[in-house]
Parts: sequence; C-alpha cells; structure tokens
Amino acid sequence: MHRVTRCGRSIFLSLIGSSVAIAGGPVSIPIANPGFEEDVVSPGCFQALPSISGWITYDPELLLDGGSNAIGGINIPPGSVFFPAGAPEGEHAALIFLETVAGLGPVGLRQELGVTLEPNTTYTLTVQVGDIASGTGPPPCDVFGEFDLDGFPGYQVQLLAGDLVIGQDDNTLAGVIDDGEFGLSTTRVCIGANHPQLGTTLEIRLINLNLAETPEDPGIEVDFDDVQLVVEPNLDPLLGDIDVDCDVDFADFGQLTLCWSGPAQPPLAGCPLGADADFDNDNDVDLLDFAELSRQFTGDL
Ligand SMILES: [Ca+2]
Ligand SMILES: [Ca+2]
Ligand SMILES: [Ca+2]
Ligand SMILES: [Ca+2]
Repeated sequence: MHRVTRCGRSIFLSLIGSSVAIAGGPVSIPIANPGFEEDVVSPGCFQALPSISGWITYDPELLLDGGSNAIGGINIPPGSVFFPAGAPEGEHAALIFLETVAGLGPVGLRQELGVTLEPNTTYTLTVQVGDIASGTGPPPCDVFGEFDLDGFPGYQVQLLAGDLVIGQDDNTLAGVIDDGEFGLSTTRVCIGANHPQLGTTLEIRLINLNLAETPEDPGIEVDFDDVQLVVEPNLDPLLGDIDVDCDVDFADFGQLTLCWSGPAQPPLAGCPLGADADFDNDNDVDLLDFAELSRQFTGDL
C-alpha cells in the first residue's frame, strides 16, 4: 500500500557530486541512455550487441552467448512487422533475446544511478515493456529469415537501493499486452522517514524472466524503452502512520501502545522517534486515538 505522506519540507538529492533541492514538485533522476537511442541499428532491424550504452548486463546464470541468447537493440519505425505502432520513444528499444536457454534463469540490464535513497519521498519508475511479434525484418537484416517470437517470457522492472529490491513490477503486463505491443510498466515506492536503505545507491533493473513457454509460443524476447524515474516529496501526512513508513499497519498499533498516556500523565510521554499518535489533538493518546488508527488501517489482516 503506497500512500503519500508528510508535509512540505525541502528534500535534497545528491546528484553526482552536486545537490538539487526539490522543494515541492517531482524531479526526474538522470538516467543514461534511457530510451536506448545511443546504439544505432538499421531502420526496421534488430541487432545483437556486446553491451548497451549506459547499462550493465545482468546475467547471473551466464546464459548470454551473443547469438542465440543476446542483448541488443531494435529500430522500430511505424508499420514495423515487429511492433506496428513503432517505438514508444525515439526510434530504438533494447531487446533481451533468449532462444535456447528457456527456463534457466533471468537476464537483464541494470544501471546504478548517481543518487541515493532519500527519506519522505515517493519514487515512480516507468518503463515501456514490449512483447515483440514474429516476422522478418527488411533488408539488410532479412538474412536471418522469420523469427518465431510468438508468446512472452515474462519480465520484471525493479528499483533497488543498496542491492535490495525496494519496489518492482513483477510481470503485471503479461496477458495484458499482446504480440506486437508495448505497455507501460509503473512502479511507485513510498519511502518513509526510517527506511533501512536510506543513503544507499539507487539502481534500475530491466529483466527478461525467461519463463519457459510452449513450442508454439516460445516467448523468447522482451523489449524495453523510455525508462524514467521521478522522485517527489511526500506532501500530505498519512493519518495513523506513526512510524512514517507510508502505511498504517500493526507496527503503528505497536507505536501507539508505546505512546499511550492517560490525562494524568504528561502527554505523549514515552513516544519514540518524535512519533505523533495524538490523532484528535486533545493532548493525550487514548481509546479515541486507537479508534482513529483502526479506521485508517491499511495493512493486511
Ligand atoms: Ca527509444
Ligand atoms: Ca512475443
Ligand atoms: Ca506505518
Ligand atoms: Ca488524543
């Protein structure tokens, strides 16, 4: 459950040796080669590449061989047999093509960003994810004949901080996009005041899950384009979120218990981390505040 929290405070992003203040609005985090336009491919063609500019290959099972199993680029003009609507952004997209290693593990692209995870922010990662259609490219890339690219092997789009996945789209577009279509993947991550990965470096991963399909629909390729990451301060307090982690769950009830104080006691004595559990602002934490917290509960029962 990602709901936006906190009131207007200036937040500073460390950006590759400099700082950029974001006092209110969203700010785009720089990404190298975000639309995969830097590696030029002939119009309408696709091409295996040893590497993709700005990105690092993620291949934990060592499945890539540069031929039958490869990363690369694809040039997608409108009317392309592979994606009739053309590229979502520019002319090119990245591809991860795994023809002979189905089911043996994921392969992807990753990029470490020059920024660290900041408190009281929401990150929104968007990526165009493509399910390529079968077809034969135009000359000079028609020498390979027709590729059977029916089906879809699944994907993940991940945002990491310090090597830990803090948010991801785990294949939600599978069954939504069809052969020959791109769809927009959106991952929103609300970061509270005390997230354990604060200060660690952000990273994006784009993954072909390489799930085994059928001989008729082998599902060997996923395409990616137009990667964008936006960060914005959490502006509105989420009532009941005492521990400021962007939800109201049992941890917040635990905090409320610690903050419990009757009228005879100093208000809010014992509250940790400056937590505010006096939701009705009557200078105590009692059953009325407990009832308010119950109304705001967003966690899983
Ligand atoms: Ca592009
Ligand atoms: Ca396909
Ligand atoms: Ca909470
Ligand atoms: Ca109260």
